[in-house]
Amino acid sequence: MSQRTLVLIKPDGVRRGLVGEIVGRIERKADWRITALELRTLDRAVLEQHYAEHVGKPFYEPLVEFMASGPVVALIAEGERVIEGVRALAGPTDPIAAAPGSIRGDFGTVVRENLIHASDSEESAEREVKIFFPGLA
Ligand code: IDP
Repeated sequence: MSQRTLVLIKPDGVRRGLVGEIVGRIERKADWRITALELRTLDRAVLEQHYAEHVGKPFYEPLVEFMASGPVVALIAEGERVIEGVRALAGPTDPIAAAPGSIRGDFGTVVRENLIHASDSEESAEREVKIFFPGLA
């Protein structure tokens, strides 16, 4: 059951020089393949699409501001159970609650600045690939 997932290394991860670390963990976990990868600064329109389900929540505006505060690395990873797999590597949303050994658990303390986004289902992955890599949708 090969899948693909959309991953963002958030601006905190890029600023802190953790791109290699995070991409390396994804590469080393399994024979998943990275099939697209790009550094880019996101604008409001893209973030509104990406975080559509959170529009109106109290954390939405600061989240968009943070996500637009510097470049992110957007990538697509493909392989067996890669959606669940990268979510497991990332750990839960709150980095303090995330177990050491996970990306958020090893490097994060702040709920908003939690280093990585990874699609949470096949439907989200396809929707998000369309947003970030329309040519590959
Ligand atoms: P996920 O990224 O772990 O799937 P979501 O619930 O989809 O989590 O939330 C999207 C992002 O919004 C989170 O990764 C985090 O950056 C931010 N976020 C979620 N909940 C809160 C909160 O309660 N306070 C501040 N930021 C939040």
